[in-house]
Amino acid sequence: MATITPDETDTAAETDEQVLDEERDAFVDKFPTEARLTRWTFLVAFVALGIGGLFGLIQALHRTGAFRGFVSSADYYTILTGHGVLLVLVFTTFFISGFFNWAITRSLDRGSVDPRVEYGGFAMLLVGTVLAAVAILGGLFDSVPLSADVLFTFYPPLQAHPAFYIGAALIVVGSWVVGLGWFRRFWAWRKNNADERIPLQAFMVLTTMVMWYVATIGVAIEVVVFLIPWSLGLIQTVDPILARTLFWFFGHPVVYFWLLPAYLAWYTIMPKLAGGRLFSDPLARIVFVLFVLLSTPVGFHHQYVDPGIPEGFKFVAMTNTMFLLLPSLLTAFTVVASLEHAGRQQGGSGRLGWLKTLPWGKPAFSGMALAGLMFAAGGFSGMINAGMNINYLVHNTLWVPGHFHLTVGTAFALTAMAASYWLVPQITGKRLQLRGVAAIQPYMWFLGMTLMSNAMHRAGLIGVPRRTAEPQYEAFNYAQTVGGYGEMRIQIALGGTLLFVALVMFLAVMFATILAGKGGNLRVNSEFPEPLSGADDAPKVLDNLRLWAVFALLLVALAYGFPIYSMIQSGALDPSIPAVPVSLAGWLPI
Ligand code: HEM
Ligand SMILES: [Cu+2]
Repeated sequence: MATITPDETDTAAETDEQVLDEERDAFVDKFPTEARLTRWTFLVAFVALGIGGLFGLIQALHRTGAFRGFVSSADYYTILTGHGVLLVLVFTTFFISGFFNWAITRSLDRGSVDPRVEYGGFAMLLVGTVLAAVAILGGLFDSVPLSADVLFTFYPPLQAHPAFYIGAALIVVGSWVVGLGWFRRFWAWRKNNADERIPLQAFMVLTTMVMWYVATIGVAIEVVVFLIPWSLGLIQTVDPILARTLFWFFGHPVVYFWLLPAYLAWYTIMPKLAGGRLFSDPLARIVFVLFVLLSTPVGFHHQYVDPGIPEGFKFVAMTNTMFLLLPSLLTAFTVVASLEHAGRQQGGSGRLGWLKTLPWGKPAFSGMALAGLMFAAGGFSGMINAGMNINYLVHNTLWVPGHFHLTVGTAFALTAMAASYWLVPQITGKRLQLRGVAAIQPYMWFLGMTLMSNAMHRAGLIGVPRRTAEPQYEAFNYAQTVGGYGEMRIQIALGGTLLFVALVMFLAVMFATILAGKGGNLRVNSEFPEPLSGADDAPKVLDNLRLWAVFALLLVALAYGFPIYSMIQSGALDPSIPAVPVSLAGWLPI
């Protein structure tokens, strides 16, 4: 990496510890309506995180045999559905809604055009969550006639109560409505600022939402056209391959819907926390545009073993997936360069000596930095998943949850927690409480995840399945360099427990802060120093959101048009095909 020379005259970088004057300029004072919405979304996100995390602990102990007293092995799948849905659908969507709401307000310096839109979207998200959660948790009680043991991928022929699908649909539509509020704000801003560059954080929010609108078309069609009518008994059959294809049309780009908010934090907040500046605004814009273009036409990489999809389409999806490594490598470069600059500004020297001057004791910084580090490891195991032939080795094994606990489970979740340490004071006007607990929390998460995820990866390599309450593996013989299955199980149980402890620490800090009295000046603010290379260095075409949306749709049409057409040709929509489950019809008394 090129060495960045410290610039003695560089004084723009403010430090996080700077105590503001009597006239504090907190986000909550300037934009009370927007701050309130973000508080609400965060509150729901934290509750979902707490319950989802508890379910994670139950799973980690149950499937390793460390403790099976919480639930029966049949109810394991109810818990697992709750874990997946509450964490990757509810926690993520609510946190992102609040976080983006802050980012767009701050960077356009403008409140909502009509807050009823954003609040309306929030209400839909909330009603959807309650419906889905009640349907899932109903599965734990025999007296409640609801259940939704379909896991977060809800593949037919597994069927849930209609409330689950309606809830999921409301969550998606609610996110569209909240996003509409942000676009209206942007259009209003554009009217008065025709020639200005879109401020960076607003650019990131809007490009992520363009991608999200394109991506959610798939799941919206799946749920509204097929699953809701099917669960209500209005149609008898759903073609499993078509449903899976529509799900993964959405299911891959959704990971960027989680990741890009983390990128927003790494590009814009982290350099400031480190006492530096963003290295390059143009590179950041290019990265987000690449994600708009490439995120969606890759979903078949989740269906490498599905029959009925020609290998050629899977191969195209693999190639596109490998291209997606590019924006992530650009991000690694830009973020690390920004941090190196910051470290050298504080007097750090030597090839790696600048790392020592970074603020590792500040949980907002350390959380984001550790999340980024784990994301790098997740990127490597993701490449294994994406390789068409090597995927067969790890498909549906514990390797896969091992992988995504590094990505969504840490790159997103730990960044969200770290950002909360910094942002919650600004949206509540209260100083962060239990700072000592907060300071060690990210390290605790990192340690727990290192143990759990590493052991999950290794267990997957020897073939231990995912989504299994009681994997029976002791008697299997396999070559092992170190340890064995027993040792992996201990690491998973121990890592899961440490993760849960870290989660409780985070929630304790958050609720102590939310419940604390107002008063005193904040230690943090939302002012950002100018990037080293600013927006003026970026080609103007990057800001043409419409152009990128059109290209994204074209690529999606190319990648999905032919395969979906051929599925329909071979009878996917034909009502005379036998009812699912095909293989069991007529064989079992169901
Ligand atoms: C306390 C922390 C956590 C623990 C102990 C934990 C534990 C686990 C375990 C053991 C599994 C595998 C279950 C199986 O396949 O049988 C799992 C699956 C999963 N976890 Fe976590 N997890 C935690 C946090 C998270 C977070 C923060 C996220 C995302 C934001 C997440 C997302 C998922 C998803 C999507 C699955 C797959 C569900 C499925 O296969 O349907 N987990 N978790
Ligand atoms: Cu994917």
